[in-house]
Amino acid sequence: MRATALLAPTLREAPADAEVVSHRLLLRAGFIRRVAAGVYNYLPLSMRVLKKIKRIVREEMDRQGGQELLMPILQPAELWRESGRWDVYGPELFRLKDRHDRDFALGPTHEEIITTLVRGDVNSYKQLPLLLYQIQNKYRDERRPRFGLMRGREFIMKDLYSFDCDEKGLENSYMKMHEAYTRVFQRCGLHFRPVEADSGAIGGSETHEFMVLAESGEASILFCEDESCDYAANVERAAQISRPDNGKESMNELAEKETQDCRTVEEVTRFLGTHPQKIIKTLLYETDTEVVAVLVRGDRDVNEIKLLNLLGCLRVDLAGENTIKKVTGASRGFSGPVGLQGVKIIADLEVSSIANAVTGANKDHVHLLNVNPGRDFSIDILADIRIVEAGEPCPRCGQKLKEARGIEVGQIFKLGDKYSKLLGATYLDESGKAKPIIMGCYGIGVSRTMAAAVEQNNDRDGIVWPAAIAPFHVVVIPVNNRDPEQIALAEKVYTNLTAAGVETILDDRYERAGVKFKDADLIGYPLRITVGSKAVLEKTLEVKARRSGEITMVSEEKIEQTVLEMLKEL
Ligand code: 9G3
Repeated sequence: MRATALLAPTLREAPADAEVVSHRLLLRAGFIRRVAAGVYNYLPLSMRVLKKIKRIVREEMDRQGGQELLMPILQPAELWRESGRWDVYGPELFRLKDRHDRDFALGPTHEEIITTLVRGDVNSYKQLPLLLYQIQNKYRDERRPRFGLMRGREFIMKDLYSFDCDEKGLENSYMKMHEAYTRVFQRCGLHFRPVEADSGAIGGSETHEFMVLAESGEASILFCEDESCDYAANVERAAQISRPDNGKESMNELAEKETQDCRTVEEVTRFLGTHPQKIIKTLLYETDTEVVAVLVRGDRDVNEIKLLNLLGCLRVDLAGENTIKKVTGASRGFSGPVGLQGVKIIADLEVSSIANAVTGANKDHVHLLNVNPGRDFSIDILADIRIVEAGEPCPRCGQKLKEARGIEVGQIFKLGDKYSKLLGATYLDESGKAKPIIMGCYGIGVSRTMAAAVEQNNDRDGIVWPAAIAPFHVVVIPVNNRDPEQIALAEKVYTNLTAAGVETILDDRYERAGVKFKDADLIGYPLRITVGSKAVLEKTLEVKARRSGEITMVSEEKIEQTVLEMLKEL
């Protein structure tokens, strides 16, 4: 391909609203253009990257026995009403009407459609198991579409659904997909980690997220420092070990203490000259059904997902000033568990072993000293409800947990019989008995994988594509446009490389060499071949590796062979 024929409009600067590096670089390097908030054109360079990612995805799905199909983006509301999800999802579901005033949605995912398909056409255990997938645009009307392709309202997803007779079959399908995903992201040249995640919302039992590791990632991951232990979980899921109570300190007499206007853990700690570990922080939460008091150690934070799962409710929100006043009789910052009436007391595991603690007194400007759980108040539910931090022991092996940041590019779920029951997808087993089909669902964000690759692989000058998904492998740059010998040599190298199966761009634009070099770095071709006067005189070419910056001088006759070898190493 010749650069003069390629639509890759590079920009000196990115628009001010491009907050993350992948968004900035994909815009600047001419890969994407915005159409509307969270909606993008994919320009030819993007298309080449996406095709490569999709090809890897298809090969790995097919390797596990996956069958590709294509379902509609336009989905009738009836199916969503059947599953009950028409009302569960609010404005995030894009809704529209046809000319007959019938309701439709633009597909955010395809559980309803595929379960209905299987309900109609799969009746016997003999037709199972099945792995069905598609690669298609999905639609979700995000509240704040941001970060370019990382959180678009229209995005490309590979979604696969597994159908099995029983849990054992599901376990097998799940393992196959775990392996397929591992191979996909390995082949894409990405550093990633599968992590245990929380399955609360979708209602399944087990789930893993595949995280591309990048400083800029939105997700926080905890993983075991011991390489031989493979524990890794996202921060919502990471479990704490319950450590035995040392129980040495003897209980002192409960006392009230004026604390002026000290409300936060920091203020109270400073005022009393104590440590946050000695404070029991009491937070009131409102759920869809009740108000609860949640107790954690002063230096800890409540994990609202753990709380949600524990209570089995739909929402948990910190209570407002009015509720606090009503329940405790005091204003925010003075809540405590002693004498608290009419609300469940839920305490984190650690709370039960704090002796002579400080808590709010449910009286303005007063705290209690020497509070002892069990003696001064009772705990209704003692559970792991806090956020685990780096440095704490691994729940599997006890070594230290480390923290990393990641971008979720894939997620696999065991769904069980939730959708097959709601939508009536059953099969007849060997004895002719009807049973619900056991399902799993498995997603890869294809467009997000492209963005995540950029988040993980960039430097000051631009993108550094992993060779497996680079839009082209090599750019050939003649330095002086007016030198016919340079042009001729560049053309020759371009033709030979192309013939050897190397995806090559010839930068034949009438631009200064500096401009071409800058664009080459920005776009991120893995290798750059410079054809200058020396190349013409000595018949040696300069090959520069984008990632390492390393320069290799290669004789003209060895160029194809050398480039092919270098690409294998990248
Ligand atoms: C909706 C809307 C947003 C959604 C969903 C439904 C997320 C929804 C979860 C999944 C689960 C899996 C198949 C591929 C892998 C992921 N956001 N989810 O179900 F109506 Cl508006 O999509 N689906």
